[in-house]
Amino acid sequence: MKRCLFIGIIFTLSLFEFGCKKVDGPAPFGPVPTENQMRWQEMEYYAFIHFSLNTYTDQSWGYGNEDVGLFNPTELDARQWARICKEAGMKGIIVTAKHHCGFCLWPSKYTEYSVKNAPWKNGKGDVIRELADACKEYGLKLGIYLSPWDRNSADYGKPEYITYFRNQLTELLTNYGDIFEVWYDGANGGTGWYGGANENRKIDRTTYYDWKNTYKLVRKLQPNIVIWNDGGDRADLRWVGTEGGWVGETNWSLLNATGDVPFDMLHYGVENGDSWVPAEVNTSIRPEWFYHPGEDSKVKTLPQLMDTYYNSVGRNGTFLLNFPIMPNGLIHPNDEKAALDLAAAVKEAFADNLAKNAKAEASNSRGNSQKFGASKAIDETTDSFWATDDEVKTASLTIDFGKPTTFNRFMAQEYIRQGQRVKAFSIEALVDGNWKEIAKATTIGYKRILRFPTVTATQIRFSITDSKACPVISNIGVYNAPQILTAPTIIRNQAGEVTIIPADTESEIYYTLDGSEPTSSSIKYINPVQTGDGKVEVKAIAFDPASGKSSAVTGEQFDISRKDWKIIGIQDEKAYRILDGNLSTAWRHGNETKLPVDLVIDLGKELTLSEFKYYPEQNSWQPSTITNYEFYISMDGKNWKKTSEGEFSNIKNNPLWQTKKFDRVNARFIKFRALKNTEDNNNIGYAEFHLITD
Ligand code: FUL
Repeated sequence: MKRCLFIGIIFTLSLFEFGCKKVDGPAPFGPVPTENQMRWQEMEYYAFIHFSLNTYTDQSWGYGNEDVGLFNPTELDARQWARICKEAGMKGIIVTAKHHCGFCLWPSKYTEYSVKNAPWKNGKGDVIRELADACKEYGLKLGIYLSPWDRNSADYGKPEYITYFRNQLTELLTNYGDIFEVWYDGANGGTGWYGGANENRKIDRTTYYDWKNTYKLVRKLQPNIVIWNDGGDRADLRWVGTEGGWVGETNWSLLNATGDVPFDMLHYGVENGDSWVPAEVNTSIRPEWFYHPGEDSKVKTLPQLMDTYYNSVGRNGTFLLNFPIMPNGLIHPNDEKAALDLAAAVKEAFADNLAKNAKAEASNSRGNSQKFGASKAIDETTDSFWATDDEVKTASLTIDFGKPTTFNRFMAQEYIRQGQRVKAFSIEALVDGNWKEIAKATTIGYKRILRFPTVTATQIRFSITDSKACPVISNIGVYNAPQILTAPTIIRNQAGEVTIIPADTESEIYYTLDGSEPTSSSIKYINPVQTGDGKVEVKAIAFDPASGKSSAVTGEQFDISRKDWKIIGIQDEKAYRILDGNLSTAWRHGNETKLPVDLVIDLGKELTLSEFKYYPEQNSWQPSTITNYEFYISMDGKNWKKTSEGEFSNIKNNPLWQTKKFDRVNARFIKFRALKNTEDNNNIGYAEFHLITD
């Protein structure tokens, strides 16, 4: 009897073993992320803080000689920054400990150009300490931006500066607890104060900083850190080649360890790259990085921020959103509202995963095993996955909702610990018994979110149509995100006529001309509106009659009309695109033109001027962006007086409106002289040129 029982047990055990034969998971394919990169990728969304002496001088880049006495943020409250970031769903904050001007937000032992000589807290303050404490309190991680370029340091350009830079880095990475990311901005403009030398210093970015040894130091001091560098020297993370808030739709988390990295590689990564260097999308909540009071009404709208979310987190990147700090030391309420509105909209869009309780079936599952079956992709965890047999590189997974279900978003995640694999996929929906393709895309990576017009279907099919190796999918989500109306664009042409351009064809447009907030009871926009010759403020909304929802308000303040202005010395009629109010039309001097080149305008009558504004042509293939200028005025078009000269500091990475104020002056003619462009060639173009009059 005993013997029988024994044989029975052996038999059952071997059957069990036979039925559940051990199926191995897929082996890693190509480069894979480190644990530090994994932790960082899972943060998804975190903040940038730009705060320095620029905050007090209305500049983008300080020259290095700005007075330390200006730094007096009397209401500084790093807990306000941390609270807002936390409530906005962010996981950390990276702060400009030192920007290009060299001013340090912490009392560095190695320079006098820091908070220790500022009036703020009688020189006893330390912004980094206050922020580190606030981050701890709010459960956020802290990151450090330390500009390698230092326009204050007398040693910049010499070997001594590298020691100085590393000493500062050591202070920051030793005294403020755990640092999750360090940021080395690649800007090296050349000119600076440099301890009074006031000169142009050029360094060789490939050798001067000796990054290899700096990275070693960083990793020794903070073993869990990730290092950002803008492409020159490969680190843990890469810049995406734009500050506009997007990474390529195709986005490989790979680059090659050596060789040049042109902009398109930064946008898209390198399919067969030999190193894991994932993308971080950095952009500001306003047009500029530092605070400028003139941008209080230019805070990005919800649809703009939502687009950035989809174009970063939704495209296998992380999202680094900047808050400029005001001179009083706080985040502006408009910026706070925009960030909280975004958080609410993201939460709402992804609140209900319609795939969660559905039935999932795959065309192939590894070794036919449940362990790697379709259900693992809809269990909402990232540590289990659906994978196919090694030789299977195309496969589909069908989700059956069991009833007609309405949706407009699809989310997929690869289990990237085993490498990034998928090259192409499509989404189909079963509508009234017929399969219909609703979206098609390329890479997935850590996370990919697709947006498409709302559809009602009983099933959805996710087909991987091309993959480097067997697909390994950790998560799939299907959602029905509410519609968000995009605010319209307002332009005023040379003759003073205002055109309001809606972002979609269904919504109605309402506007005001008296500065009041528009509602659906304001004037309905049908055709362009003649607003005369004077200054005018136009505000407009898009309104959806079906839902009763309105977009955010677009507001534009236009100066006097430019109907009498004449461009002198340029025969091409198309040059008037510079004055047509439309940011997407531009004019450029011919290639044969040698710098400097002038844009001369006859204003038709004498005007009192106090500011000019230049908007560069948006042509990233053949840039024509001016970086250095002179601005002259004249009464007769013959005798000229220079009233302003300088640089458009960050225009290469952020090619938006450039505003230059000068002392009020009367003029009939102006001359805007281009001295240099971003590429060091002769291409000079303009999308718009405006003047501010009294
Ligand atoms: C750029 C800098 O030059 C800007 O001022 C800003 O700090 C941005 C994040 O990086 O390259």
